[in-house]
Amino acid sequence: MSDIPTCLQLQRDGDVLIVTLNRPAKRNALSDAAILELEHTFSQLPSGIRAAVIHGQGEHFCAGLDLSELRERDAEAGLMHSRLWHRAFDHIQFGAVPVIAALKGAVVGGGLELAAAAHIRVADASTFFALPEGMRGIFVGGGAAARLPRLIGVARMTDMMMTGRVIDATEGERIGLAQYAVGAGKSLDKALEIAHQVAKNAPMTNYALIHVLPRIADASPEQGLMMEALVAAIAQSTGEAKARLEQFLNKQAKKVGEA
Ligand code: 1HE
Repeated sequence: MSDIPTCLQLQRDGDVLIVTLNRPAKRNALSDAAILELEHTFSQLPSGIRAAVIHGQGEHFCAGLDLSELRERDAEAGLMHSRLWHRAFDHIQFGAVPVIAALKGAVVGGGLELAAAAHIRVADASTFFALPEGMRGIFVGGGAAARLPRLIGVARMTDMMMTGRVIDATEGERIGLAQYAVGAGKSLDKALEIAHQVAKNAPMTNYALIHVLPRIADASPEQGLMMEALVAAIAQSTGEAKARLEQFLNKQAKKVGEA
């Protein structure tokens, strides 16, 4: 693609954008430059992109914050740094398209925070999850405190940070860190398969899943049900929904479970 950043590689596969973390020698540790590139990429997706896959070059997804950049930071710079991560990862979670993370090897610290901002996570058998911030004497700053308890609960996140416990792919899938567990070396293929599938969804359905469902989950039940009714009404009024329902009624649509 024309605008080639330095920490990321971008590649198009039809209407799917493949975003590769490209610092394998540093286990794809996230420098400030990498975070700015993520923010830029997900806030200005090329036209025609309908889903994205994030993965890492080499053996690991991401070793988290680039610790070599942490030493000199004072409190004010630390606050701004954390807010930069929040902004960048919000563009992933609340951006224009579904994002699938293909995980392998280390998914630790800020790497897990990045993965948690994706909508679907696929972990291969080599994947291990950890929050070493506790060991390093720091705290999460890339959104984990808000996102991870929603995936695995406060108790599990507390345990991961207090003890430095490492969680393997099987357990990670069981407790909700990933929705899919696949064989070693297979997470990118599976993530691409999922991305191409979800790219075919009605845009309004994907929009509602990305932007409305998490807000309903955070709302009171009464407010959530009202938001649900409004979005249901909007979605079913689109031409796309009408066409899909027509296909089903004319027996031209796939049945549930049909390949
Ligand atoms: C790094 C980083 C990094 C590797 N920042 N340089 N994250 C961590 O505490 C995880 C730290 N990393 C590790 O525990 C290990 O590197 C791994 C388990 C991920 C991989 O081990 P391995 O044996 O494959 O690689 P390595 O030999 O440890 O590392 C290879 C190089 O990458 C080496 O540099 P080199 O110049 O000596 O070759 C490492 O120093 C470098 N490297 N990880 C900088 N993270 C918004 S707040 C978020 C807070 C956090 O994310 S804290 C958690 C940080």
